[in-house]
Amino acid sequence: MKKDVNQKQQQLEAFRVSDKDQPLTTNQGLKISEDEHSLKAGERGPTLLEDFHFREKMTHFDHERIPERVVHARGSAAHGIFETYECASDITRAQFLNGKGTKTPVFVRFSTVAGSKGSADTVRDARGFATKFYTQEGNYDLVGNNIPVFFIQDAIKFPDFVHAVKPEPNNEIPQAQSAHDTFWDFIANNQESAHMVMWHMSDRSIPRSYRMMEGFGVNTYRFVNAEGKAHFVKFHWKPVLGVKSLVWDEAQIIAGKDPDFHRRDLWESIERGYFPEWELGVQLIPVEDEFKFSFDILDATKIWPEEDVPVRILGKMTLNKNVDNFFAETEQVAFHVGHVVPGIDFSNDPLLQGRLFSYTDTQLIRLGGPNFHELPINKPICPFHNNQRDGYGRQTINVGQVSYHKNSLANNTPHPVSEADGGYTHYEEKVEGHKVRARSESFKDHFSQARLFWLSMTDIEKKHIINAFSFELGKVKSKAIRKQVVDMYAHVSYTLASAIADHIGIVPPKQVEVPHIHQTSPAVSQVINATESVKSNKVAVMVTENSNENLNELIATFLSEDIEVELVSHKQGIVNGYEIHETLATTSSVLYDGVYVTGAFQDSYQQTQAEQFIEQAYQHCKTIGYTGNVSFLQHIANKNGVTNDPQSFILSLAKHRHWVRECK
Ligand code: HDD
Repeated sequence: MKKDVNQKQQQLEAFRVSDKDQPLTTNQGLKISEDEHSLKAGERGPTLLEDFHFREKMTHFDHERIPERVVHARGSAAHGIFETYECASDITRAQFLNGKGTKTPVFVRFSTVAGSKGSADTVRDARGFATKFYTQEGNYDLVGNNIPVFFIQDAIKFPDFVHAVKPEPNNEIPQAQSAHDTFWDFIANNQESAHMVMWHMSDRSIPRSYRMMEGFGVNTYRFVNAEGKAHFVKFHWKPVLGVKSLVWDEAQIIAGKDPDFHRRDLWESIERGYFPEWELGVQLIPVEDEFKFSFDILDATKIWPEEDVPVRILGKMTLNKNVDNFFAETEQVAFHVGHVVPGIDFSNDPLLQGRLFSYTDTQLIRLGGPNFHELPINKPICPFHNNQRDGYGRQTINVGQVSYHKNSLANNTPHPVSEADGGYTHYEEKVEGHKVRARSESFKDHFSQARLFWLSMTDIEKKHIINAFSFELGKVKSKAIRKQVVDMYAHVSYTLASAIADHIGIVPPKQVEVPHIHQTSPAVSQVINATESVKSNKVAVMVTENSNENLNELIATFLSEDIEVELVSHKQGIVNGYEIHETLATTSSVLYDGVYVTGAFQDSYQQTQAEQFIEQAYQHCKTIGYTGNVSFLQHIANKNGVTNDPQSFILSLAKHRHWVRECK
């Protein structure tokens, strides 16, 4: 597959260095004749301070870690391109969204939120979805999540929320989990979180792949066109492969079997040429309609139901290149919601307003000073000039004697430019008010949309939500907190709250009078909007000593549908004429979307292992196919999603999961 060479890639090329076939040198370029022994006074004597090579090597090593991100520490990223489907100049003057077929290089970093840099990928958590567009007008960062709402309404509560969800401070337990007392204590005492927690307890927080999750800007921004006409805007990324999730039991097993599951999936799919794709969409509300909704459109704990405010699709993003160096790119990339271009502006959403401070501030400690914009991954592809100077690690050599504005010596340059010439101007919103620490009354309904979400779920999604709450609260030691949360969710749904109460040994909540609204938003249901697709699905084909002879044909059939095949057997090497990729010990059913069985093992221990593998796939509602002598599958042979020919296997696989197996 042809690799993309865009302007950002050309820029990065200047920084790429291959050390292969090169002599070993110090950082000063001095060739090194020996690299295994420090310089000593005698073979058995002490090491000499004079040993500059040892000191340089050791000092660099001692300093090679930087602080991990305070949130979103665990992440994976890739390069790509965004291309518009249509010209959006009617709504924004942002050049990268104007014109049809306009292409812009992008860099996207996906992440979990709570876990440390080395934590597992498949934990229950929101996922970060941060995109840097390298536009001709400067970098534009869309820093979003895979869940469209947030836990809190005002940024001043962010440190409290993060302290509550992170490992508890006395013993640093648990890692990358929300299933602990301080998280749920925060939820019970900060009920604005009710809606986000519904999403967090849904399958959205255990995605099958970064490639199969939606992205949302979450906050309300503002689009302004060349005539100055403004709309409030919410951003959406819609994955071409559809939204797919893991099963909770499976997610937990993967965390041990392959903690890099999502990182590996992203990396491998790009290496194989299955480039992940998302469509960018926007919901728009004309500024004059700000107060026409039953909720406050500046409240980040609210969605704008897509049925009321449709999503207009603007273009498509394709990720087509992995990073060359994780640290230089994925770790050093610095996003900021304040990196905007003309035509994109902010709203007064109090969460967004606080974010506007936090992102640059955090980079200063994380990346060690104010020059992080010079790091290759962060550098704009358009020219940038100003009077900022110096600081740790400064690379630019600004020539000339002038570093101030206004001046005569440099003809008053660099000079500000007018809006007509591309200068950024802020939307001239009229604001007035008293200085108050307060929240608007319009932000005080915390339950209507949590209920809307619940009512929009299918039965199986509701079941998963009840199970997730029961798991999480089941891990909470304080019964008082468990009770508080159950009582809180009685305001969302009595059915939900009493089912949780029953599972966690808490007295059922009192029935709360809730408004009789029956509004739903089918757009939020994964099941209702399921996309059937097998492209880049991964299937384990189980090969035994006497597997049927048409294995080549079977594999070719799967490959022709872009299904990735791994041959699994009791050992590596050649089995029955086929080169085996993984063994029953090195892999696990949880790492596949489906299993195809082609025979039974002669050895009874191996056969038991194989049956456990298949049983687990069955429990996780995956498609199972079989041919040949597999009488041991008789007990499931007629069940939903169990098939005995490759074509119906493919059709079943496209459904991803067969939830009926979970129903009584
Ligand atoms: Fe944030 C990182 C997304 C609220 C403060 N945030 C960070 C990242 C993502 C988000 C995806 C990782 C970026 C990367 O990959 O480098 N954050 C969100 C979303 C929010 C949100 C969707 C709700 C709408 N964040 C939020 C608030 C604050 C922060 C309210 C503080 C006022 N976020 C940060 C941060 C981080 C960060 C501390 C940590 C690392 C970084 O910025 O670069 O500044």
